[in-house]
Amino acid sequence: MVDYRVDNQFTVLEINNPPVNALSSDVTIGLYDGILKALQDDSVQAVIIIGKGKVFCAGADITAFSKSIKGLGITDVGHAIESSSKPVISAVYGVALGGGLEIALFCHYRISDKKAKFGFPEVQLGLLPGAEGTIRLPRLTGLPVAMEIITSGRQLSAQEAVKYGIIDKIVENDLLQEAKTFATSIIGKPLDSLRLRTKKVKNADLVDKYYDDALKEVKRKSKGLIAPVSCLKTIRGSAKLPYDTAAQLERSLFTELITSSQSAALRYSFFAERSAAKWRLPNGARSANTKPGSVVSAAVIGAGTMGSGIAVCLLRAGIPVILVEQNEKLLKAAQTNIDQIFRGSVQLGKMTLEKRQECLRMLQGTAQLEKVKDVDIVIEAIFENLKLKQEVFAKLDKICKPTAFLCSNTSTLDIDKIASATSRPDKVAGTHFFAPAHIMRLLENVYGSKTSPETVATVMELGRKIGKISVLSKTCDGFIANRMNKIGVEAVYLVEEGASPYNIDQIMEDFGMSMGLDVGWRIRQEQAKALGVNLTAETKYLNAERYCSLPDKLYELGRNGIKTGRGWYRYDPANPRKPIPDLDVLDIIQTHCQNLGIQRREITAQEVIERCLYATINEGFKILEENVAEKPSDIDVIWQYGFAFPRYRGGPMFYASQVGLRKVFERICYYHATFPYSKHWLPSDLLRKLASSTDEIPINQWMNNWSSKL
Ligand code: TC6
Repeated sequence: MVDYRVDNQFTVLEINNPPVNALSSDVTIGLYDGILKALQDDSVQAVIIIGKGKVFCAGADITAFSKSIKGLGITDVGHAIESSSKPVISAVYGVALGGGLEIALFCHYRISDKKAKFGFPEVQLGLLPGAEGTIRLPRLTGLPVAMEIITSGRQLSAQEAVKYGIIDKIVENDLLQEAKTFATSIIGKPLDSLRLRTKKVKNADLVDKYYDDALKEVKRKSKGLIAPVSCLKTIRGSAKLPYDTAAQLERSLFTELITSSQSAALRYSFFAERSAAKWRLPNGARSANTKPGSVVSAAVIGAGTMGSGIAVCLLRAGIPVILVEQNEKLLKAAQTNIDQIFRGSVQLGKMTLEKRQECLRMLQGTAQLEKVKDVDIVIEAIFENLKLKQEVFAKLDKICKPTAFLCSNTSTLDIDKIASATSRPDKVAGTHFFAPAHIMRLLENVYGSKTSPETVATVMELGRKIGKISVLSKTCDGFIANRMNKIGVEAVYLVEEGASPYNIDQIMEDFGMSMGLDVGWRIRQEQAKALGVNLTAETKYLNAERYCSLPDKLYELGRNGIKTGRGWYRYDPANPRKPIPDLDVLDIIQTHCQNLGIQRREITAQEVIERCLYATINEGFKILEENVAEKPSDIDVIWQYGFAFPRYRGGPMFYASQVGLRKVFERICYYHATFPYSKHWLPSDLLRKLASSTDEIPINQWMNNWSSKL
């Protein structure tokens, strides 16, 4: 885990723990033993710590946090390094993050490659840099900079790290060779002033002011999170307390955080996101053994808002795009829109002028579908209508080369039905982007019964290439995302039953979700059309299901949301982002309920949360039962990236695991008995099975239990 080599007058300690040299207990033992051995070797004048492979060290082993860790900690190694009578130099390539940066800060010197990155990402895992990072960084950078770096968790470039005094030097050539040259230049120099524990924190007397300012910022940016506040408390301790007392405070706050539900959810989210890329199909094909097809050119059919956004994603990733629209006028509008997006990125410093020009050069607009004949992949983004899509796919099938993949940006329609219009259903998949497509990071890829593993691998890889988090769904009505979302449905029922829409929004916001009630008129009209019913009448039922016609009423009254200045709220044109509660809406609700004879009642915050989330969770379990999602963490990734579910709660499925499946199941049964006309309350069989277990089954074992039943 740590290779020990003596090279002339140097000991080289090379961390060798692929893939990211995380500080497992073997690594900490290796470093500790290596330092002691180097101290005993008279031929050794200096020690160089370096990482093998692509990175120096990505910090503590996150997988080990849920187990009880015994043995040497990072601080034990750090203290051995710091007190060493021989200089210790860390040579950083790739990243030095978290505990990795802490190890570097215990060293007397730090040098790095020019592309190296540094940071304390612990806060993103609901933690603080608990190996004295919060006490040592302020001694180098000063308090305000340390507060910003630690509470944001962001990665710093090597240039920034030199500016703040975090590293001593950036080197140009072979890192180890440069480290030896550097070490030769400092051998024999006194080490005392280089031991950070001996340094004073600059402007320590101003710490309360810095703390107050940083706290305001943290509360604004990371509402509901406890870790950033704990980080600030320990940094304040670094300025106010003697070193060892500050270290004690840091340890005790770290212990509090590591056992918190927020950290558990954030660590789960870290791995959930990575595991979404590791897919497996019911036929056994897996990401690990399936090669994606090559995609070096693409076409997007339909240049509306979605099509344009998708084109932007592809162009940014260096994939030339043929954009197809019905006529020149629409094409021109789309090209202007796309250029506006690029201009915005340039203005924000996220794109260079040259890159913008390159992207525009790679974009070709046309009104002739035949032009797409040579592209590797087509993404259709036209109106959400099955017949229309089938027509387009039938034409594409004839025009495109036989190896081309044909994808649809549909958000709900059956991929099998779309694929049936072609002679290559194995090459057809759904690529469901979320609006705005150039901003939202989620890509829900959908496979049908005939989609080949190669096609799945291709769309998953394409997602990675264009910077999306891709999650795989089996085809069904609404796929994972839209099928599962029952929040809007339950919210309007709650309004009918007695809750104010503003209270519901507030309760959900306090929970960490700011979705806002939606009128959703167009979708509802489409659904009604499919059922052959008219939505204008006030009604409690539709097609033997409970139905709330309030949103239809609001729509008929011209209350279509921000664009009409009114919806559930009023909107001031000068500040449309700040909705204003509207008494007229409360009157409309009253009249609606009187007309339908609905007795309104008091509704608690607990009921709002349960009704909105448990209905959604129940559907999530059905999605798992039917193998629409392969694992619960895929569902949670969709909720975090598609619906802004608070990451510190993990996602609806993880939330259910924290509440306890038995309790969730009991409440779902209660609501099913209370609302028999809402079929989404019919309890899931998988949930029933898991809830009947005497022990709570961990979320990563839910599917093992279910597969055994199949
Ligand atoms: C800490 O240090 C606290 C200290 C105080 C203690 C008292 N541990 O992201 P990638 C895995 S807290 C274990 O796909 P990239 C990852 O799951 C820690 N595993 O690659 C994946 O596994 P898979 C503070 C880790 O090149 C594989 O490595 N540090 C760890 O896009 C590759 O990862 C952090 O929070 C880890 N620490 O990005 C750093 N890190 O292949 C977190 C990664 O089985 N890590 N893995 O799926 C990162 O930010 C990024 O992984 C990266 C590499 C920038 C290091």
